[in-house]
Amino acid sequence: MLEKILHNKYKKTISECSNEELYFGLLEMTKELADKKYRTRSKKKLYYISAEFLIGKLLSNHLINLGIFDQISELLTQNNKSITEIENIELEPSLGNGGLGRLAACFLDSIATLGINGDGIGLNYHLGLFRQILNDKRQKETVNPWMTDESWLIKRDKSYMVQFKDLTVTSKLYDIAVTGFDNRTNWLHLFDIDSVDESIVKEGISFEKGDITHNLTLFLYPDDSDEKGELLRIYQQYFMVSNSAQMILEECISKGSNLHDLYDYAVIQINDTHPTMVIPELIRLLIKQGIEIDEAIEIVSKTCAYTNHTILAEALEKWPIKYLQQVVPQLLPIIEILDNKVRRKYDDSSVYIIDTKNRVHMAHIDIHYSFSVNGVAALHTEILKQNELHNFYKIYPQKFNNKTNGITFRRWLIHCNPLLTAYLSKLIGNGFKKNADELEKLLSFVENRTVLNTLLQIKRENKKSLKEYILKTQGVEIDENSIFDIHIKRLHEYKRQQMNALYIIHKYLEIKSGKKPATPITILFGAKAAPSYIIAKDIIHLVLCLQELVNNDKDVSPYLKVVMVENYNVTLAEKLIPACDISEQISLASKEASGTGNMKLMLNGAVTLGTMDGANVEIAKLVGEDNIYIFGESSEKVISHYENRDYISKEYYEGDKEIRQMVDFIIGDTLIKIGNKKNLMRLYHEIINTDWFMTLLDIKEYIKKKEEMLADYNNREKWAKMMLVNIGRAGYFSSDRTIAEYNKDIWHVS
Ligand code: Z16
Repeated sequence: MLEKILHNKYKKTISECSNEELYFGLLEMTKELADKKYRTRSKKKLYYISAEFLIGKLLSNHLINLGIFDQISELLTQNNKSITEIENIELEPSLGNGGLGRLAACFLDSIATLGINGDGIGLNYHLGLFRQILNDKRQKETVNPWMTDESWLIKRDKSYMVQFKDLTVTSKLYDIAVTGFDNRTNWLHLFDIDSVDESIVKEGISFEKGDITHNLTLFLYPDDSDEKGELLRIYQQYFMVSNSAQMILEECISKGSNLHDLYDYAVIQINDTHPTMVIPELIRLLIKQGIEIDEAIEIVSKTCAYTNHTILAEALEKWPIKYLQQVVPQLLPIIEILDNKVRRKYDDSSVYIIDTKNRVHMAHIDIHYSFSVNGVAALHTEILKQNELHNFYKIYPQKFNNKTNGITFRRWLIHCNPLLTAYLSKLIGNGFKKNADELEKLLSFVENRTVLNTLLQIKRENKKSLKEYILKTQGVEIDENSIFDIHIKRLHEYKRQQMNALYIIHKYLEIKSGKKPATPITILFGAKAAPSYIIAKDIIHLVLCLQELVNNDKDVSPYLKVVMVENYNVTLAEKLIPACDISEQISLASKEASGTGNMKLMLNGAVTLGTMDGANVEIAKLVGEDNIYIFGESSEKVISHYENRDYISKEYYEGDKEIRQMVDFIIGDTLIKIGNKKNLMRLYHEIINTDWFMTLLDIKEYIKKKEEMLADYNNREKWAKMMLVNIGRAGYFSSDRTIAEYNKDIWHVS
């Protein structure tokens, strides 16, 4: 089939084609095959609405799920071509910020893999999350285009009118096929308008925010877990949900719904608060169809379910009524009715939708007017129930449920780690590819020397590949025989990259004083900071200063190297994760709702160094305390520090000589010579005066645990056993398990 397509397109054979031609040939072939897959139209259908789908490159993913990856890769090899090089041609669609967007992408994969009739709905951002450039030890942002003339997008002949106060736009629908692993094809629907104009972007990523016709779907908002009340964001959100609502109603009617029974035809999963306006919008449309308001509210409430992804207050959207009035006045009367119903029923202002500052709490709409509210890890859901959303939990105990996150093993094992995958297949058969629990079969080999050695060898091979990649792309040489300590995630103070930076200072000083580590250590970071997040950018600056200091110091660099990779994204994650020894999961307990990188790293044989936060708690339970390194204050204790306001970072700083030495180093002569005084000073003051995420609370225990871990690394047999147990117990974190739970408890799509 490939030959035929290439002949038609280019009049060439495989071996005559360039990698680019091969990529476009494969793209065409894959789209055709995906479209041919069966898709039954069950009565009820799931709609997963999300502002972000961080899908990553798609070619290999499709080839794997269509069951032809090996065959194609073989065919290419026979013609002296390489699938890896062809993959390099593909641009990554970075249509998400981080965890939440990537989770949505993993979910689509699993929904199709489990044969569930369910589509994703989102926006067709022309420019993905900004491309990060590390220049002059600083993050710079630039545009990140991903669309090419021929691409995964299929332009549909479907459009809707979406009305804003000051303008009406006509949407255009683009679809991307979502192939299940050996199963059906679903769709990711991405809405857009024709008038968006990429040429309005000036310097970096700045553009005229008021020009909605030209910028509506131009950019993905670059904020992870923190929101700014900007009008454009409201325009985007309403555009997304108005299209969704119109499409859903149209589909349900075509299947025979009379709208009074909408919930028998559709279930809508609201991913975080970003799509919340779908609730009032659906109510509005049902009323227009002649349904009484009370019934409309009830129908919609029985159709929608909400997922919460954070307890960080700044991430829970609260839109000023004034803004909504300016953009979508048609929703306000409905939102007011929704609020009044709540006020009449409950004498507790903390559950009102509109607060005293005239802001609309989007999460409150979701909780009152959907039938399910779920958190994303066991601890997170408990905190929602007992703390953050306690007053809602008292009203609606039956709505609250937990769905611990998961990841698709097709991308995060089969594709990114072919060596490990092949070896697992040899040892335990291919069953784990369909049923992740079968990874447990690996556990019976825990005393098998050959197996343990092979796992170490595979890790070494993957580290060698990463070393070469980093040399080629970042120009830094690292040692594959060193310990790879990897810290990859968005840059946020609660994730505490600054704590790892303080560790680097500790280690640097220790080596300088003559104490050399038994095995050299390479600390790798990958992280983007929201462009407006000042302190996060200062932390990047600190890490890059340390990188320059450490790597150029002849006494230190044979034992310690620091590398912050540029533009961390899905593509880079796929290269870093298989090469990791130590997985850094060191958020302040209670703050990381779940984390999903922790799962990806564990699955690839990394050992976790982490706090009892998010899904780390469940990882710890699964692998047992001998196979994970846990440190730090508990979430209860942390929450009580916030309640009592009794964490004073200065006391930790002043009360401990070692802490003082590390923190002072940030503004010491050595670093000030390398970096920028203003940035380093600001960070220093932040740590000693505020330290909102309690770095100094856990720093000593962190260093101690990490040292313990580094020492254990030298016991290769012990380490290999830990790797094996981590891989063998990772099955629980397959998103197939997560999605099966969503379907059983919430969606009920047959
Ligand atoms: C996000 O990525 C997450 C939460 C949020 O409110 C907004 C964004 Cl953009 C993350 C959580 O921080 C992370 O712990 C979790 O694993 C992920 O969402 C998926 O649930």
